[in-house]
Amino acid sequence: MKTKTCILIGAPVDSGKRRPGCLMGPDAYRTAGLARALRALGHRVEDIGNLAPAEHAPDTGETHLFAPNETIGWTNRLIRVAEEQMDRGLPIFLGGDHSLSLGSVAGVANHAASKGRPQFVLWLDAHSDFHTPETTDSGNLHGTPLGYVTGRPGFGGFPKVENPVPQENICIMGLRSVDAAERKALEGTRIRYHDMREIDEQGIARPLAAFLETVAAAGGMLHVSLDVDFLDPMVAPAVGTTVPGGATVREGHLVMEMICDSGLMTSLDLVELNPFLDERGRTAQLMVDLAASALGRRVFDRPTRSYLS
Ligand code: 6HN
Ligand code: MN
Ligand code: MN
Ligand code: MN
Repeated sequence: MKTKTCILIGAPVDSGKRRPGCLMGPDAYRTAGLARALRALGHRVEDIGNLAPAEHAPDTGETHLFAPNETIGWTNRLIRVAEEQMDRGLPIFLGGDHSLSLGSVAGVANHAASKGRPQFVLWLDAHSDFHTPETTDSGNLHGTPLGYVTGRPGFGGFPKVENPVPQENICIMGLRSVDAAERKALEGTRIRYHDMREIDEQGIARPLAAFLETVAAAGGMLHVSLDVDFLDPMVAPAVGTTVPGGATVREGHLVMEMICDSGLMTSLDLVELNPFLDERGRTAQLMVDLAASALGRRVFDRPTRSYLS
């Protein structure tokens, strides 16, 4: 694949849910050799270190939300950093929990708009993360990023989403835990979503190929958000929100290899890794291997197959 400048952005966001530990994620990816793996593929790699949230009001615990102000601080910081780094290369956001994507996605969408290009998002997750602060039962804001970036109401105090991602530009894959309020909201949208039953029945390649074709036809930028819990907890135990019945190692790699073949990915989140829950680093290692597949690691070069005919 074409040589890229990969920019590693440590985002030790831990405010998106109550169980701590995702703040250790960026260093776990470094320890598992992410930079080394990408350099071995011929890419330039720059690690800009770990970010901190922008200044924010203290969290007082007075609402049903967990740490909203800290998450607002992170969102402000990440929007700016995403906008800046998109001009320099392919940002890889090393989470951190999934609330980091309120900022990463809103920021890359601003960049795309500044270039006059449509932003697309591929969301690989057991969950739909389509809550708003008003619909969440848990109060955990890592369940809200797709609600935020699509411009759903109820995000008072958060920065205004300047360029909401159009619903039809979003594809969610891997679903097997969707809250009632999310399902109700999702069913009225043009978001494409594929649950594990559909993936079991049809395979993962066809719906992914169809989405990638849409992105290519539109000349879009593609943000990929990979939540550890997209994968089955048997192979990826280091996550607080395990749901059985997830993607296999091969399904994960196939998705990443097809993304690579498409040449469309312009930014990537690696989120929800909680190294405190890992077993001898195996989840961190798998996430690094999947990122490498998305950026060109392969066994043999082969012509791209068409899954659509
Ligand atoms: N994630 N729907 C649940 C909640 O608490 O709102 C789980 C959210 C999981 C968040 O996948 O990043
Ligand atoms: Mn998620
Ligand atoms: Mn820009
Ligand atoms: Mn999830």
